[in-house]
Amino acid sequence: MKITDAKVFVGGPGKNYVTLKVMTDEGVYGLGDATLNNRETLPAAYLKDYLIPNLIGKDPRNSEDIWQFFYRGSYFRRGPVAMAAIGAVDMALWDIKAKLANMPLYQLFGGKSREGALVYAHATGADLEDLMDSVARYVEQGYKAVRVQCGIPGMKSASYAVPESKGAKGDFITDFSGIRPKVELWDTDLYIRFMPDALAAVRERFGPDLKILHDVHHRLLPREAAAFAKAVEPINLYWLEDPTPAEDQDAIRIIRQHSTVPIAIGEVFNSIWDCNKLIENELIDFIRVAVTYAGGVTHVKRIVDLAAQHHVRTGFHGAPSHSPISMAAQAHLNAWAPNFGIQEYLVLGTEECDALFPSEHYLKDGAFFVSDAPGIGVDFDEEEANRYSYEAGSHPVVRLEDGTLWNY
Ligand code: CS2
Ligand code: MG
Repeated sequence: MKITDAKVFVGGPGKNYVTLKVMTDEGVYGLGDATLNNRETLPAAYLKDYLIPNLIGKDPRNSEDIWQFFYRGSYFRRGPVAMAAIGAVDMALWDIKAKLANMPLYQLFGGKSREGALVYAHATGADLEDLMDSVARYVEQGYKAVRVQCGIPGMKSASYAVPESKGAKGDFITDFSGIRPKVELWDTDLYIRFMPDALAAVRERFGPDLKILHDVHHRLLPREAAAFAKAVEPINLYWLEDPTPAEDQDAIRIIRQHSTVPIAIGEVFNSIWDCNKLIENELIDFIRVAVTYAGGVTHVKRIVDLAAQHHVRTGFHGAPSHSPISMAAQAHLNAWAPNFGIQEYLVLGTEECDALFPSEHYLKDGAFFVSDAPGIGVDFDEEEANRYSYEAGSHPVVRLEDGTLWNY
């Protein structure tokens, strides 16, 4: 069996999804997702210029050897661009393998450990009142877990991923007005003064059963993060995410020394070497890697297995930037993983998105149910894809009021 061709598409409804389709001489094809939010053209080029020419003629069933060949063969290893591209190839090869076996992908890992996998939604508010409405809407829809972000009174610009004006909904991360980023102003003191009380108010209003998560987006120094973690301890958070810049694995140590708040980190990691110390030293509780830019199913499964030895559960990244293909690949891992924790999930399910990526996976009562279709269980409509093309966009850049460039 041989790979005969592979194609890359960039575009989608409101997103620049990077979709890989790998064709074989037996007619079976596989799909992968290489979307890297705000840098989408780069994994697409990595695929077209380097990986695809080397894929043609290879036996798609040898996914392990192909992964090692691309990872080791580049000499300059790792990095989000290369790992997203390798991740897409890997997903497509697992898709082919499971289709050949005529089984849903989770069967190849060892079958199901659960039916629905717990998910969390994003509640955001320009202010506390707005936030309460947002949380209430998710609770009414049956969500058991909600990430809670709120605009900070007195902050000169909206803080990361909260709506700019009252009443606006959703996550405002990518600005599609061009490639030059907007500048956000950040004030750590205002944040630390406001946020613990805001989280306490949400706990008070929604009671002890709701799983409340909060994302700091890497904006605190280690000592500040330790103080923040102590302040939110009575709220009994399900997790505190990215409290410090993720490049420094040692930064988490000081938080651990001062607080028992569960820590989640890893959405920006792209290999096991970014998180092995965190996991082996049991400094975190949830690992947030994504199947996309952490090198696909092959590599993420290794991270999950290491985590399982150290009481670390999964909480895969599921920002709206991932296409339904990698979200489904993660759903198969979630169905299997003995150390599954929770899955971030934002309903992509607009009519346009469903038309582009048809599937039978579904969400019900705050849980994600994986389809039993052979493979990853998501298709890709190439005619629909012709409606879309790449649109330039950017993330905000964060400065302190005096102009200092800040973490995120
Ligand atoms: C966020 C992400 O989902 C999350 O936890 O931190 O939305 C992140 O901001 C984006 O993926 C960046 O592209
Ligand atoms: Mg995050």
